[in-house]
Amino acid sequence: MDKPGTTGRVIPALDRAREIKPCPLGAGESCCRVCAMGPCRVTESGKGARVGVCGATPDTIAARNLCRMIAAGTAAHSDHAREVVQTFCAVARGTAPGFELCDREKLSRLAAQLGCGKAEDPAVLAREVGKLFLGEFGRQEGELALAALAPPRRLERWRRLGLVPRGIDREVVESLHRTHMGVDQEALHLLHQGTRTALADGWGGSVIATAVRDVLFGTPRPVRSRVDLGVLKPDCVNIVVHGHEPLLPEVLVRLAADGEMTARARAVGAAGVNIAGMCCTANEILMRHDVPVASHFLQQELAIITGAVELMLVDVQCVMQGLAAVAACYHTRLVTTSEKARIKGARHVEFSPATALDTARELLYAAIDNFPNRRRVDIPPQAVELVTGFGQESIRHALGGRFRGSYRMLNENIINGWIRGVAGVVGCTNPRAASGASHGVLVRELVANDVLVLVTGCAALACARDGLLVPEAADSAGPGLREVCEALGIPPVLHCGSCVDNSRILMMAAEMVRAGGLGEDLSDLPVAGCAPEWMSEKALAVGQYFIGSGISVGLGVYFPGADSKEFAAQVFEGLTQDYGAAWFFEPDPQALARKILAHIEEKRRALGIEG
Ligand code: CUV
Ligand code: SF4
Repeated sequence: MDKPGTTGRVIPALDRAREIKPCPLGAGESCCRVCAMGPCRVTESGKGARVGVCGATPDTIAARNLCRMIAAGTAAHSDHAREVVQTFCAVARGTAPGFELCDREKLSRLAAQLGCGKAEDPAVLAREVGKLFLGEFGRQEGELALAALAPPRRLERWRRLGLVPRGIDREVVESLHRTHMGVDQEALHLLHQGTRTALADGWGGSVIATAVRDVLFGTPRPVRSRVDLGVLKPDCVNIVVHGHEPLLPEVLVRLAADGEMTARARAVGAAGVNIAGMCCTANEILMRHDVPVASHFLQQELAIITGAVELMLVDVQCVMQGLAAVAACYHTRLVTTSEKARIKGARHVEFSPATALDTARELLYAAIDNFPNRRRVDIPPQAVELVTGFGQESIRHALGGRFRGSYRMLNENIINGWIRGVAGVVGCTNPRAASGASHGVLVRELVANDVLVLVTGCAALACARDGLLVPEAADSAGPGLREVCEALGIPPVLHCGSCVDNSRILMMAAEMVRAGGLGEDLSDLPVAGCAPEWMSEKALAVGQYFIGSGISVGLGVYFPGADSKEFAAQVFEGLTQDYGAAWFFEPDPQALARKILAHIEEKRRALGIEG
């Protein structure tokens, strides 16, 4: 790659990961830096201190750290949700031109489910729903209204354990308080607060984000598209939208299809405007508009290195600062759009619901004007087909069979053993974990053993690149799953959306309980989750809310604080007693698959359906 002069040699993430060894203190050991008597590094065995200056034990420190990471992850998902709800409310008030209430049926369904009004006028209904949703963030007492969406058995259990979140913001704040120096100093008590916070994400912020975006932009249905850097077009003005909030990208996608933009692009010698997604924004617009995906988290810098990207828009989360240095070597304009996030060296053009249309137009013009500044273009040709658009609604439809409109057929297929169980494979791609390769190994093993796989986030995009998200992938499935997939024309690996759409997986699991025959609680289901290449704190929040909901989760890469045996005993076993689920850790994808399979078979035995 070029030497850009002042910035020094620019090395993308993979190279940087080779140069920087992960700090062993932060990973396995208990390292505390919450006060200035430390930072303290403590361990239960070998050389070194047994407790911190304040007397804190390794298990307390590990639990405290995990709780903080969960709080940060929950804050990220839920602050994103807040942003979307605020736009939704603006749309309902009529102050956000460029947006509309697209899925009014889902809006009515939501309103009915939440018991908030039967107004005929969708705008009035949206105002009611918006108000209820916004209220969930600042609620001080009582229970999150959305917790009622959980199966009754689960809700009872949460009540017994004091785990029903009060308000989303409240749980995040309380987690930060409790993990401050000298407050909550009992590992299990801290873990419970971590769970309550995570549940405020899984059954709160994430549900809200998903529901509201479905109403605004449409509930996903199965569509075909393509993934990988080959979706960038050499003869077009390429815009990559990256981050997590699909608000501005939604407007951009619509505006880019306008004849005016094509004409403008032609005037500078391009064939048109091509938009491609990156990370979870990619998942959003892919699901709803089949916009192709440039790729997952790890490939963000590589998109720019093709020399073919005129504009990269970034908002919040999973945006590498390294993009600025890479963009400086090319003609690519890097633009930050969230009021919350700036990057030195990037231009800032702020999104607001009221001016989204104008902002999108300005950005499109800027991208088109930048096309003549291109230098060398080198786009790797590969792009892989995928099918996306599965959520609780479309899966109900796709798997409904003769029971259209219910999860009965999925359950029947599990009971009769054609499908052994369901695995959610979620989370990021991480250069510490074979850079995306582990997903393919893991998922192929699951599918070959008749496990239906649901994917979200960058894990979904990694699987897509591996060719697993097309109906033809059923060829490598076990005989039972293959039969089901072929009969229904679906892939064995179903793309369920972005990271906040893990809420869709929870809702599907709740539907499975409701449909009957597989026990009465989420913890009875032959279902497991995993995040083999997690890197972000959000992934830990997701894992913890799955576990708090009764679904065990496997983590790859490393498990923070697991060198503390007492802490490990809690998170890997102790939690089962209370939640009916726990974490497990397995960095090897093949072994992770085997653990998931064993877990599913164990659940089947408990249900008496092992055959
Ligand atoms: Ni939110 S959290 S790298 S983009 S999945 Fe992708 Fe998904 Fe992890 Fe981030
Ligand atoms: Fe050390 Fe205790 Fe301070 Fe943590 S809180 S840095 S363990 S003294």
